[in-house]
Amino acid sequence: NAMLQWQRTAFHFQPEKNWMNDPNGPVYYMGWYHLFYQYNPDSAVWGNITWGHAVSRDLVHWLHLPLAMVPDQWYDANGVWTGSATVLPDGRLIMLYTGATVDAVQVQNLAFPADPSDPLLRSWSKSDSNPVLTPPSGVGPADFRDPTTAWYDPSDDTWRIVIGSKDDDGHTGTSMVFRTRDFIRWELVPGLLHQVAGTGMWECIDFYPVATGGNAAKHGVDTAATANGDDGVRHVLKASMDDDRHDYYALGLYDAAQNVWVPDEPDMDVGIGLRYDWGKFYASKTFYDPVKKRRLLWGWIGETDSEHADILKGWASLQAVPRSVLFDVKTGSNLIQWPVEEIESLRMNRTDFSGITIDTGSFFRLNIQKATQLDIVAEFEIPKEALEAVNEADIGYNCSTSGGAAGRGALGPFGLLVLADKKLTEQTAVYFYVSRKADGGLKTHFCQDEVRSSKANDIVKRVVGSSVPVLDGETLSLRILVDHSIVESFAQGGRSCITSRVYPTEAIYNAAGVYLFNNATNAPVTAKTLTVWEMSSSFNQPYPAEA
Ligand code: DQQ
Repeated sequence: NAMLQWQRTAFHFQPEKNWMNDPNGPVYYMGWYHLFYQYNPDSAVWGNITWGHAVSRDLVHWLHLPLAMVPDQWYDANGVWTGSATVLPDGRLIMLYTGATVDAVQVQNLAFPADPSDPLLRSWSKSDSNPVLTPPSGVGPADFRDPTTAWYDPSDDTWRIVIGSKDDDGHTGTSMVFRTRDFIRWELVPGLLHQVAGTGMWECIDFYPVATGGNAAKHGVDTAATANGDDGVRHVLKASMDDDRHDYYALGLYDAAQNVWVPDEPDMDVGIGLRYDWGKFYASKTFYDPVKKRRLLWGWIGETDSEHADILKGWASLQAVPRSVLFDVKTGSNLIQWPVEEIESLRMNRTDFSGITIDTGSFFRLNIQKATQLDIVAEFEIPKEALEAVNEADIGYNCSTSGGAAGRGALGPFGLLVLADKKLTEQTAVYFYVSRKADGGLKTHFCQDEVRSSKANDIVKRVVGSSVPVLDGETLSLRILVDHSIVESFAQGGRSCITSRVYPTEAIYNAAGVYLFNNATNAPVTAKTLTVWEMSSSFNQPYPAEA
């Protein structure tokens, strides 16, 4: 449907057509980054799940390859579901994935490259030993899925993985560890790695080390090299909560000998504390990139329009721009996520708007030619007098329930309006709201308001976000990637992230604009720095077939 063609993106990964969901088995192999993904080759809604496949040299420009795996065995007849890659020390590549069997039982299967000398990994063999893991006793046949990347445990010379589930009553999310020497014969490691009451089924678990001290903290840590608490290494446990469809993580300590992971802060446990992203972002997965020694995160960004609209346009879902993930050494309590540096190669037509002050209750249109593909970097400052003059305790401020971008408080909201038309009838607001806590300190909220993002009415529109740590001496900083129907925002260098799908009807093509706005009543706000780049397209295309 040509009417909806403008919703397709220019620098986000998406298949040429049809339905996509979770990223699968991301890995670097013989010079190429590989991305597999849950894919329905037949329609724009979930079903007939296969593994789509694409490769890239730089994580920006992608070549679409033929399907990697299809449901052609009894043990995956109902779908080749989510899985992860493991690179062994000798360079061999192992793929583990969940199959939904003919009887809809969730089992784990092993696959490997049919021709390991093909850098594009176009052909895959499924093991004759499949399935290699079936639901252990006490685990529901439909509650056992999404194996992680394996790590090596030198204490017993085994490779270990985590698989998510839920307990009998269905309310407690759980994670189990299995070990193997050959990836064929597996054994449950007694006990549970971790569980959290009230969180329901844990899908797509991710479990990986992050370095927390000194120079090491500037780099990612290979999953395979996981050591117990060495060099201040902590472990991130992430679960995708089927109940509320968000990716939650927590930092903690992994004790391999006891087979347990313990969160640093019990009240910030998995599922009740931090999220990778406060908007639309699910079923994510990290991998270690040996080239740049970094850990990269892929996340599925679904649609928030109707299924009917997806069928009309013939496609559904994007992947977020891959993000590098590091421990935040400054706060010590969260991760930092940041779009891969390679995406900056698409920047062009830089405009500097630094130094603009926006008075209380006003807005300012930025003169940008083509505002549908942008990378925006901004830093805001509130005059010190304004901060000090405000003494009411705005303790209850909440992005989702406190009136969004149109509400007015002493020190917020202020920020940017993107994908906005000239009359501001359509706009997506990315903003800060500073409140004072009962103890006198300040609390900063980072929010994204989708409520006026589209005049269409078959769309989920919300205000999303959370509070974000701001340390002494820091300005309020923001980065926004705009790409036609997606807005991905990062506050304080990536401490907090928000992704929205938006479907403007007016603010498209040349009618889309960008504004600074300030709805605070007590503070003029200055964009101390503000740089806007137009973004080029990555022009992903099919890998040329061989003659
Ligand atoms: N998607 C897959 C499952 C996974 C879910 C099926 C998460 O393996 O649990 O398409 O979105």
